[in-house]
Amino acid sequence: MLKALISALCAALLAVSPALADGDLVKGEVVKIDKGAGKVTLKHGPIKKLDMDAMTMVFRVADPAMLDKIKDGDKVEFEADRVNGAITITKIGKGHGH
Ligand SMILES: [Cu+2]
Repeated sequence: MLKALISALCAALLAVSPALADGDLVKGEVVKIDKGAGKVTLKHGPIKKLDMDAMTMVFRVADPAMLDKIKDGDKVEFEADRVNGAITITKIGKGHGH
């Protein structure tokens, strides 16, 4: 019961976040999800703030629960940052198709 309530709250929060700052969002496509390891492989476009060109690579995610709303082959938009030296996804959601 409590768990269901927390899930509902998280879903509500996540539903709001994609509308925020569009500036640092990077477009990508999900190649493979490894929820157990808290990692996701993405084919991504250029990430200006990390000085990275388009490529396919593995990212850590800040919270494995972020992987619940995406699946292999999804077009996504995400934000990545360096956290303790590892490039980490801090925000991810379905793309808007633009
Ligand atoms: Cu990369």
